[in-house]
Amino acid sequence: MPEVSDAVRRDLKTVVGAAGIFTDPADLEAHLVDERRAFRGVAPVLLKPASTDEVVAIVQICADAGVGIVPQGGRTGLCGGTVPVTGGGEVLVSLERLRRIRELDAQGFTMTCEAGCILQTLQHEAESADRLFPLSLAAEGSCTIGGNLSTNAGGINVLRYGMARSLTLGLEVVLPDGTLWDDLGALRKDNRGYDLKQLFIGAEGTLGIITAATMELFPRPRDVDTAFLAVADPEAALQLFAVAREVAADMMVAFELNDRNALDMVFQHMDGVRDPFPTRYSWYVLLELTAGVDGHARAAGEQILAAAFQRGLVLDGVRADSLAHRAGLWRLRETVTEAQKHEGRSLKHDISVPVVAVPQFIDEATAAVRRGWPGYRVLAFGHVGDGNIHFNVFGPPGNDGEQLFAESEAIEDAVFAIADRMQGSFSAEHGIGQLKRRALRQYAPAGSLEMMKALKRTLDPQGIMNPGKVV
Ligand code: FAD
Ligand code: 2HG
Ligand code: ZN
Repeated sequence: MPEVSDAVRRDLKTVVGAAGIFTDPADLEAHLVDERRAFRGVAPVLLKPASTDEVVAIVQICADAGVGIVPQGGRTGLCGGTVPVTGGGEVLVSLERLRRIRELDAQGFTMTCEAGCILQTLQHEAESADRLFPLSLAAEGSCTIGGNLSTNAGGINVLRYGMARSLTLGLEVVLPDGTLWDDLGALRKDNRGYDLKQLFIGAEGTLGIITAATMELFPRPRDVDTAFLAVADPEAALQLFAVAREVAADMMVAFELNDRNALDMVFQHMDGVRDPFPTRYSWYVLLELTAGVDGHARAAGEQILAAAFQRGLVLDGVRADSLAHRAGLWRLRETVTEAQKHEGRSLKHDISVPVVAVPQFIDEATAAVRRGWPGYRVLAFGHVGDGNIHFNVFGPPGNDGEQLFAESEAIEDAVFAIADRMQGSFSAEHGIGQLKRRALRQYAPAGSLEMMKALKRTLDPQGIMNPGKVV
């Protein structure tokens, strides 16, 4: 990538004005590292365009000069996708000023919003129109819808509502040559050839910049039942999942798993949390049901728990009796990522396997780590109802992470090979970024990488969109 010349900087400044361009290292600092502080890069310029037109003009200037572009949303991504890699040949483009909700159509159950809208803001806007925007993840107070779409984020409600992709009705994208592609629209059905918007969802900014999206809204639930349950092991959790699914069907929105190590880290590092049980258990499930009719979710919850206790699948349990109680139970699951940060450095493996294979995966992967790296600690938690396990590895207590990082490829290989043997994925919801390119080369289905590269060459022949990421 060529250096960003003074002439290019001048042209960019003309587009965004003084309020939209930053070159002071202090302003750039937070934009040059990732959430986990695993990657750091350099870039001479940070741009904060205020409109789609400005994004178009920026991309045109960069395309003419062959300068790289790194799109940034809330910078909560876990694979280093927002950190530049070329040593100075890229400009950072933060979408944070594109924060307008262009339309909320309560009757049509859609919302058209700009890429920089914070996910939580969108949830609240939907709620104030008596609608539900169901995408939900622990980073929702900082991540943006543009980032959510670019990573095809999953989170805690995928079971019922699908990933970001399935909530998307239309997109507005600035292509790598600076063309604006406007496919915003509220159509549920549209078979006019290839569904091109899917290319940009999960592309992590390598095929264009998403500037706006039309998202689907849902009726707001009238009844919620949340239970935190202790189970003997992942096999019991899986059996409980089957019972819950049979009884609750589509009322089940979340079925999350925590192991005791994850919970211990939460108790050690987070405030405002307490163990709901007097006894220590090894595994926990957070089950949430919602219904459109008052009382339905709670009735189903009671039925599930009665059946589960009768079959010995649940060892102990509490059900939320207030909104505050519910929030407290969710905190036990949702603060696991933050608690891990306080604990120290770790290796994150974002695995999915067929749901029925989850217990076997956890058993085999845990055994492989214990065998190969005695004393290393394992955390297994996540969206077990979707077959998505976050299988994270820490060094022994007090380990500063250097040794762990030196072992990362060998540990990854051990864990990913087990998932691969189970027809699983080494990246369920976090993407590839720069962290998992090696794994993509190794574990993508035959022919996939070639097809991805062909698409990249076609849409971005100069390779200026988020260089060094994904392919
Ligand atoms: P960023 O991190 O800013 O960007 C992510 C990628 O998308 C980068 O490659 C970037 O270049 C690109 N990008 C950003 N905006 C655009 C745009 N407008 N156009 C084109 N490319 C763009 N993820 C899950 O899937 N499920 C979870 O449950 C989950 N929980 C999390 C919990 C915590 C505490 C944290 C810190 C992270 C979690 N994540 C989770 C990961 C992360 O929050 C998601 O990947 C999120 O979707 C990223 O959004 P963002 O706005 O922060 O994107
Ligand atoms: C979650 O489900 C996130 O909480 C983050 O996807 C997982 O910390 C992790 O590894
Ligand atoms: Zn997750």
